Amino acid sequence: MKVTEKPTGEFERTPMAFTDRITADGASGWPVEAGRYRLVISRACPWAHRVVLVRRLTGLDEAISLAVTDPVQEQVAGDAHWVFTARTGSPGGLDPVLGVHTLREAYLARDPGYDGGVSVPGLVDVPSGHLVSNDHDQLTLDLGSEWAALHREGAPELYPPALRDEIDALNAEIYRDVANGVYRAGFSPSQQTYERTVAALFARLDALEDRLTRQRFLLGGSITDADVRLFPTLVRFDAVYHGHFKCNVRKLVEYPALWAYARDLFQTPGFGDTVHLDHVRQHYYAVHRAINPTGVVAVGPDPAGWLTAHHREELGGRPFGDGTPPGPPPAIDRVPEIVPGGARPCG
Ligand SMILES: N[C@@H](CCC(=O)N[C@@H](CS)C(=O)NCC(=O)O)C(=O)O
Repeated sequence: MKVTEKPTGEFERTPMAFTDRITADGASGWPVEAGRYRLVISRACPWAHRVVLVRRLTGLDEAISLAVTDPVQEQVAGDAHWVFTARTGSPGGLDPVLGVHTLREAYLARDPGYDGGVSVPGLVDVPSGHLVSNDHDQLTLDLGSEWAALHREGAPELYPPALRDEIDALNAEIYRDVANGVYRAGFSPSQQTYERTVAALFARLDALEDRLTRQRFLLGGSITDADVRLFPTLVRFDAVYHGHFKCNVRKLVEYPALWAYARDLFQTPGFGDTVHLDHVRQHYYAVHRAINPTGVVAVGPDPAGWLTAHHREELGGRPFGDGTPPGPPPAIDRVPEIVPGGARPCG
């Protein structure tokens, strides 16, 4: 995501550079195939997290392998590079499957002349080493539909046809005001832009608070794509967006229904077991020097709150609809468990 600035100096995302689709019939040129593709992520990135959640909930852990980059990008010639390091499971700084040190190499393998930004998530074709897509939006939907033949038994229907229009409408509002809103607030060039963006953010959070006071999940009694897209922003809110991005009208913990809803998801197999709060804090605080010149990484808040009782079952509902929760993640994909009382300094 090469961040550009509007003439007003406002933060703006440039369109995704690689948006090829992997489809069940292979008509796109990239067929669905178990073991052929590798999903490159940072555990810090909320956009990559959305794709990780669908992969995990639908049981595509074996079919699509996961490569985790270091939360602190390597500065090369003034450019931030997502790199593989020993501390994220790449001995010698090389991804054990792709054999590369930087994600950029997969972009360049696909297009040697490419000079745009290099973002995660990136889905890479292992045989050729070529990046196929860095479009989190389409990847989230396609893993949930095009890859259905490889889904686990009991995989939830996250994007049911009957709800698609409502899900799309809600996703658009949440993307604009919340998921991307926190970035627009955090990188606001002016007081005016910041205050306008933050007002829209909290107006949207207030509306979601009201909605979730009446029902367990965003579209009713079961988890959908809309919940999958909101969770990554909520789980980063008090650890990063409240302080680092100045989204501080309220903390998530000050929203009774939203906080309980977020804990309900966190404690649901497939959600909390994909969250790496250390990587989240390290990335935002150590990399965004424009808004955190010292690079000092905040250690709080105490993550133990995520494990407290949420009582959302009192609203009824069946989180996975006719489906079932996923089993534990494969050992290679595991994240550190939350240590109550453990707002730990970065290791
Ligand atoms: N292409 C992406 C954008 C995702 C994105 O913005 N990823 C961030 C990390 S959270 C990134 O890699 N930024 C590139 C950079 O920081 O250099 C999308 O699907 O929307």
